[in-house]
Amino acid sequence: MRETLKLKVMEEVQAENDRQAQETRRKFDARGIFAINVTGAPGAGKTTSIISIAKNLKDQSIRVIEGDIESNIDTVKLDRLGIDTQQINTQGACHLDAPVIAKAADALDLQDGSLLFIENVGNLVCPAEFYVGEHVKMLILTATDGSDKPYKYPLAFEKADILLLNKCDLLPYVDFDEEYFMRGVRALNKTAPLIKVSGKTGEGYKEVADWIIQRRSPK
Ligand SMILES: Nc1nc2c(ncn2[C@@H]2O[C@H](COP(=O)(O)OP(=O)(O)OP(=O)(O)O)[C@@H](O)[C@H]2O)c(=O)[nH]1
Ligand SMILES: [Mg+2]
Repeated sequence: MRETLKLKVMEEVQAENDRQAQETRRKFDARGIFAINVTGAPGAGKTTSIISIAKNLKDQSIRVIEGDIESNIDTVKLDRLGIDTQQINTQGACHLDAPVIAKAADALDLQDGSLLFIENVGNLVCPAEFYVGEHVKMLILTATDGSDKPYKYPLAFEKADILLLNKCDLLPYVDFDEEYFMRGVRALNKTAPLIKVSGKTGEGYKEVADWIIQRRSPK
């Protein structure tokens, strides 16, 4: 009985989240705003990747919603580069949800046509479960975290529209089995592109930026 009640409450929470996310998405669409939900483990290179992509999209109006449990370190970094950012501190929550994103989007000076990056809380589990109104989910993996991640965190891989394998400059120094990794990725997700990148050298981000532009306005 107790289990049934718990499940019902969770379903209601998800339903309310999705209702709010759809409303946010309608607002984004009405204003030509394209939103990318950036997910990945702590330290995977989410902030570094947003910065590297922005460098390849200088003609775009870019805004960031920055999700962290505590601190404004990433927001300070982005603001210093002239990227307008709204910080969210979740105070312990392991993901961003739709009501939080709706509020943060209202607080940001979003121009019509902006490209909006939503840096989720560093976590390979919960962010995959919550739709916040984004157009695409970007999942960032690293060469340093090991090649078994698709096998251990399948939902994040299933839900991704694009995957970045970051820290590729370190591939010569770590035991990363690319063949095993790719087999795991493709068993879960047959279509999303996987692009090898390095936040240190900038490799690969032009291709990521081109994918975003194409996905936003298919030609
Ligand atoms: N060598 C190397 N270091 C990288 C690369 N990308 C990011 N880093 C470093 O990895 C660390 C984490 O990068 P961030 O971009 O802050 O990662 P994040 O995912 O935003 O981290 P959280 O917001 O804390 O979850 C920093 O010290 C970066 O300089 C890369 O491609 N190669
Ligand atoms: Mg970050």
